[in-house]
Parts: sequence; C-alpha cells; structure tokens
Amino acid sequence: MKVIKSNRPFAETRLGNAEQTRPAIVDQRGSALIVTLLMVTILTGLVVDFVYDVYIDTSSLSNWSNAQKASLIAKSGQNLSTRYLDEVRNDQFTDEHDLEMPIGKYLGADIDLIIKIEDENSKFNINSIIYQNGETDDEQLSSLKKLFEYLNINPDLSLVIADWIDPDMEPRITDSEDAAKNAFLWSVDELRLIEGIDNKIFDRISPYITVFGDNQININTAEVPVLVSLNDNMTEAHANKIIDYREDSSFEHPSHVQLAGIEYSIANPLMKRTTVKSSYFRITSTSTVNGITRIIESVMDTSRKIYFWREG
Ligand SMILES: [Ca+2]
Repeated sequence: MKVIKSNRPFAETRLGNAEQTRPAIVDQRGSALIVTLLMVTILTGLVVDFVYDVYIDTSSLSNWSNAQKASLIAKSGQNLSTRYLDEVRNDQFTDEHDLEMPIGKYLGADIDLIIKIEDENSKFNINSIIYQNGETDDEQLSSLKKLFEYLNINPDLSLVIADWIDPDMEPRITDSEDAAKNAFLWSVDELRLIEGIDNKIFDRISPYITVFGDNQININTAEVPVLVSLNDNMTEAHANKIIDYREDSSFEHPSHVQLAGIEYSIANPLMKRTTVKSSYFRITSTSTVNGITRIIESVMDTSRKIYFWREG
C-alpha cells in the first residue's frame, strides 16, 4: 500500500508533468511548423525569383542572339544587292524605279530577308542647288521651286533650304539664315530640322528628293513631279507623255524623249540634266529572325562605293 501510496503522488506528478509538458510540445511543434512554412515560403520565393531571372536571362540572350543573326543576315542582304549593281553597270539603260530583289534561297524557319532597291537617279538632288564653291546654281534652285509648286508646297521653302546649305549668312528671305547648317545635307532626314518643314511637308517631298548622286535625272524612272521640275517649259502634260511612253518601252538615249511627243525646243535643253541609265541606288535590307527585325539602309553607286550606311 505504501508503494501504491508512495506511487500516487509520483503518478500524479507524472500526470501533472505530462499535462504541463503537452502544450509545450504542441507549441514547439507549432513553432517548428511555422518556421518550416516560413522557410518553404522563402525558398519558394527564391526559387521563383531564380527561375524568373533565368527566364529573363535566357529570353534576353535569345533576343540578343536573334538580333545578332538578323543583323548579319541584313548585312548579307546588302552584299547580295551588289549583284544587281554589277548587273546594271554594263546595261545601256535602266528602267526600274524600285524593285524587290529575289533572294532565291531558303534561309530557314522564322528567318526572313527582304532587299529593296530604289533608284536615286529618279529623284532631285537637293544639294545640287548650291555649287561646291558655295555659289547658287540658279537653274537647279528654280527646279526645286517648281517641284515645290507642283506639290502645293510654299516655293519660298526652296530659298530657306538654299540658305540652310550655302556657306554665307545672307538671308534670301526673312529669318531664312536662322540656325542654318551652312553645309551640304548628309541625309534627306536633315530637312526636318529646317523651320517650315513639318512632317506633312516632309512626307510629301521626301519620295522625290535625294542628297546623293550626279544630279542626272533618269527619264526612264523619274515620276511626274520630278519630270515637271526639269525646266520651266515642262508641263504635267509633257510629263504624262513620258510616263505613257514608258508603259511599252524604255528610253535608250536622253534625246529619245522626243519619241514620247516632246517637241525639240523643250526636249533639247533637258539633255544636259537627264540620263537613261542610273548609277546611284538606295538599298534597304530588312531581316527578321524569330520576330526580331534589323534594317540596314545604304546608298551605293554601281562601282559599289558606299555613300550612306545606317543600321537600325
Ligand atoms: Ca547659309
């Protein structure tokens, strides 16, 4: 009995201890669970961050790689275009205003290359209004004025452009020398810097303007506004006669413009400013690799000399 008696308190004590320790174990287990959950949450966050970073890195790397490929393919496009230049170098005349050069080769899935060739001799060289010595070429300036008149643009803008290019600071009209470059244009885009040439005007004139070339207009490729600008006597009706003639044949000599029905008195003065064969071309090669596009634009002559090069 003593043993029992003496065990009771022990048993009670054990029981009491058990009752006291049970919540402590639950607390510890609860804390451990919370810590574990926290750790899992943190780890999950870290893993998600890592995976996301890896995804971004891989995606950037992939974009970079596609961009590099696209850039190289666009450069190859420029090289390829020299075949056309070589081909037309020995031609008696050229009569394509613009064309898309066939690639003739499968480049692979999700890879695209487009080569566009545009005749710069079909356009008016805006730099030609000023001679190299800084004097004004009145005949060329008068042509530019006529081009603007035909396009319903204030012809005085031709004077502002002349002041922008010529080396002196003497304004032809009010404020026309303000902030002038006083040097030749490197690109048609520079015209946007000139006061009075907004986007609307730029878009209207830019298809007919270049800053490159030998100032010879190809009568096989020039469009009506440029043909009209050739001299004071040229009318829209004359220009349309030239366009009509080109429907069925090409001019093989500048004097052959008379075959289109242009009288000698008008045709003859055109001779010194016109050609039937172009030497300057704008080449745009656009390559797309897996949705990433690179464009290279150049202006070259038929001897492959490069006058302009822009990558984007
Ligand atoms: Ca000036």
